[in-house]
Amino acid sequence: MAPTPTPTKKSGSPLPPGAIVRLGKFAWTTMWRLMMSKLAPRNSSGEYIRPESQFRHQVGTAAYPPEAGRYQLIVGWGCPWAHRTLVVRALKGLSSAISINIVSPSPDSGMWVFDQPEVEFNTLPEFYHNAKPGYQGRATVPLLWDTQQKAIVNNESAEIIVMLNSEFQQFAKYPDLDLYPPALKEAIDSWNEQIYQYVNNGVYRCGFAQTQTAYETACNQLFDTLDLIDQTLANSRYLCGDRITLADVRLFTTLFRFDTVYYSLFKCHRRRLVDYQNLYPYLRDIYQLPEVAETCNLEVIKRDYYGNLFPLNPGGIIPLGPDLDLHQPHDRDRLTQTN
Ligand SMILES: N[C@@H](CCC(=O)N[C@@H](CS)C(=O)NCC(=O)O)C(=O)O
Repeated sequence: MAPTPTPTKKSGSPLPPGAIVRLGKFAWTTMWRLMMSKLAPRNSSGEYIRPESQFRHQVGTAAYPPEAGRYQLIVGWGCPWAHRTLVVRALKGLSSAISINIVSPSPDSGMWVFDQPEVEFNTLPEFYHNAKPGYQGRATVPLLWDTQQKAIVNNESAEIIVMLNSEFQQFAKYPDLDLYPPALKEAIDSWNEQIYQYVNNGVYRCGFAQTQTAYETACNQLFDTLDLIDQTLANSRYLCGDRITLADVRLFTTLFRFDTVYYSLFKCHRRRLVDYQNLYPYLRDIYQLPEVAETCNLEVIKRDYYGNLFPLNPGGIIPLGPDLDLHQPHDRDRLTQTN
């Protein structure tokens, strides 16, 4: 006769599933809001507000004369704002005049850390505090650093790229390339304003929105602007005509990350960039300009965004793909053919 099985002891009564879900949601939402408030400053409507950059000195003044070998760009490969400065440095041929120093995000501390530790410090916040004791702002890249005076010249990418375009002419391999010509200044400034608000910062306004309304507003503005740009690019090789300008560089670094990061992680989900008739070939056109591809690293970009923006991707899984071939012919030179 088989022995009678001993009844197993129940380990206490389980919580009803509804309570577990409510508790989990409450705990996670509270933590999410707290972490988002540190990651992304917001206004009372839950819209992301990007803090102003605080170092705004200019190369070309008595304090900061242009010199080869004196200035350094501190950049992270993943950052679109830093990427602008790398693209302009490449297009102007300034790599022997201006060095770069790379930082990468540390997933544990949430700050930029030097790949090659500096003598006195390892992290970018320490670097900022050392350069300006009592500094209260964020420790962001890019940073234009004066290695001679040990001073931060500027930490606003929009201004750094203007300086790289015009202040280092005697050291540039391609001084004739003017990315901000006076005749196009008004058109460039006007694109910059729109593109900054609705595209460059627009993707962040989608990804860092803390209410549904704030997200929807940002998302609609983003895609309305991309549609408008796509139409413009049907008849014009670049935003302001036949020649590439700073407006294109500023747009490029956001487009480059679009399908890989912003489409999924930031919920910029209406359309992928590859679905646009003109924007995708335009992206490839700029990517294929000499030395630009060397400034682009999608694997590091993925690692930096998916691996470090914890509140947006708590599991830390880094997606595979998408399989983009940016070397495909773009055929956009047809728009500059003279007849
Ligand atoms: N306005 C700045 C924005 C730079 C910026 O936000 N950089 C991000 C990386 S993509 C950063 O360093 N964030 C660190 C932080 O905010 O603590 C610029 O364009 O130079």
